Amino acid sequence: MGKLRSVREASGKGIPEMVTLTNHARKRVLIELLGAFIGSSVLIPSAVMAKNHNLTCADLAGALLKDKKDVVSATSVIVPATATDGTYCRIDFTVSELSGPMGGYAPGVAQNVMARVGLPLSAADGGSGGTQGAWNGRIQNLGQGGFAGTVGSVTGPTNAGYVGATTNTGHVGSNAFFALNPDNTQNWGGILDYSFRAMHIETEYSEAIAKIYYDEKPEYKYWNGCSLGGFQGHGIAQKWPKDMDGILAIAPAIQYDSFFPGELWGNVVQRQELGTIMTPAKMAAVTRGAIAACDALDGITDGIIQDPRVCNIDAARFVCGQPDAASLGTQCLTAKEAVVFNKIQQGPPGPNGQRRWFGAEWGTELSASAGDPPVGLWTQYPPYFIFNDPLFDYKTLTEATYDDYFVKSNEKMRYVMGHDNPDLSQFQKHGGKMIVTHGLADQLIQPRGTYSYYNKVLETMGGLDNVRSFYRFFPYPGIAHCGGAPFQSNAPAMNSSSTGPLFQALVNWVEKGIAPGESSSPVIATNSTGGTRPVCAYPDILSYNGSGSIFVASNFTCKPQQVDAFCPTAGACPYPKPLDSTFTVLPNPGKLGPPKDLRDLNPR
Ligand SMILES: [Ca+2]
Repeated sequence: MGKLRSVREASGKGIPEMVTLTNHARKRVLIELLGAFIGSSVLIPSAVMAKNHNLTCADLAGALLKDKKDVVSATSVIVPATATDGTYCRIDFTVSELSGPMGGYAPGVAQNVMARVGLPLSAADGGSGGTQGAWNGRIQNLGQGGFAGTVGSVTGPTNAGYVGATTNTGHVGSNAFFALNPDNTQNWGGILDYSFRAMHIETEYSEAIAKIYYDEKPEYKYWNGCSLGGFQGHGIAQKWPKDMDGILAIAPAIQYDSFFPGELWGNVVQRQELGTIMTPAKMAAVTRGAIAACDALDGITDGIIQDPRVCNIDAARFVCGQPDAASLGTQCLTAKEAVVFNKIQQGPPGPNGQRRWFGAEWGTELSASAGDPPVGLWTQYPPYFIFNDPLFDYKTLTEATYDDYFVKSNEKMRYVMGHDNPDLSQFQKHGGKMIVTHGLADQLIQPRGTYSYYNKVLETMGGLDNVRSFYRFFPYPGIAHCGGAPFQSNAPAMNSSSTGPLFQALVNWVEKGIAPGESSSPVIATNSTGGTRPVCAYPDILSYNGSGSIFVASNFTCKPQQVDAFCPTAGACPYPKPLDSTFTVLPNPGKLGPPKDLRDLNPR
């Protein structure tokens, strides 16, 4: 029992187990504590005051408010164990470091990043088994998804002994409304928080809070995120390369300004050419037909398209009366519908036979993006991020005006929403390690964007041997966005859990130097019926040894490759070559982007 705690108890003003403190309340508590010190005539040396060995979870909110002037409110409480989660200390707090036009906000508006940090119980709170209490000495911060806007659970990390953090990225509500001010001017401050300020706040404060609670610094810091979380992971490696020692970035939304309009393409094409949106049943029938057509091309008939880039089929084969249409039954296609499916797969065209962006891979579930209505991500982005008009209706886009929309998205949002700078040299210099994965049947983010980015990194950073020394890409055949395999159900799972094989592979790489995907350290994935397969580090190719079960990992090897046959150079990767304008290496906000004085990556 330390002196600080004794004094609090002696004063009769012991802080209750759960405390919610505002700045005003903080001042009151400090005054009371000061009074207690004076009243008890105990002179506490500053060296002793600085020690937090005996600081409990109940004290944490007050200690944070005292330590960080930009924290405007905080609550800390020990959350009891449940049937699924162990007990931990949870601190919820709000950070406001910027305000008004200087921060990119409307006059009178301040930054409002809500964050949560979960901490395994310290020794002072009865925790045990870790390096300090129940803590394993590491941080595992979590990424967000979609438009973010909520503060999620952190029990994945805390159950595994990690400090874990998350944020709402600076706005409330899982929609795009935050991107506009009430007068429909752009809320660049909110967008910058969402894009890259909040993830740095998450890192900075989780580290500071761990230090306050345990009186120890974290030994290792990790990031674990999918989708927007994969975008954030890459953003950290590019913009704050010293923030993390290890990053697991799943299905990364790194080319946000391109794939957001890209995913709306299928809807635009159908409305213009068919006058309607095809049914989910028809889309599913085509997906199943494509899997049947391409399954065996990889040499293993297992219900999985190992590499959908090999699946170069023409939907005309599914037109009613054609031999391959029989399996589609009543869902067989008209000739016009076949043209539309081909356009969805090819992606939006640009001038001179090039492509603005990649399309959906054959074998992918199509109705999330091409259905009616498509997911809100694609329909809210044009009005709130691009056209500054909440009444803008995506249904009014034609194939001709769609191209203007796409180009405007690149011009306006590339600087803030493109986390695809291929220069990762500072992250490498820091000693960071990053694993990126992408499901090859991702219905929300086209996986070829990740192939393309990885090849850009290879080209920029001296080739495969150097890049693989710190950054590895694992494509997951048949897997949908962030996991699941609705159509290719035999596909081995992409498990990104806090204790799963991918995250553990990252930890082993960072802490033991064991690089994932080598013959001695394969990444093994398990499917829904217990079957196993190695997942190969790109561009290595999965190779069946010729005998034994095709769902036992030891019957496969990853055949090393120096060059991906589909991507001999980054510029040619993959066919069809997208327009170079979408791959501009350095952020180029253009005249439509955020004001010049907001372009500093870290305005603080
Ligand atoms: Ca196959």
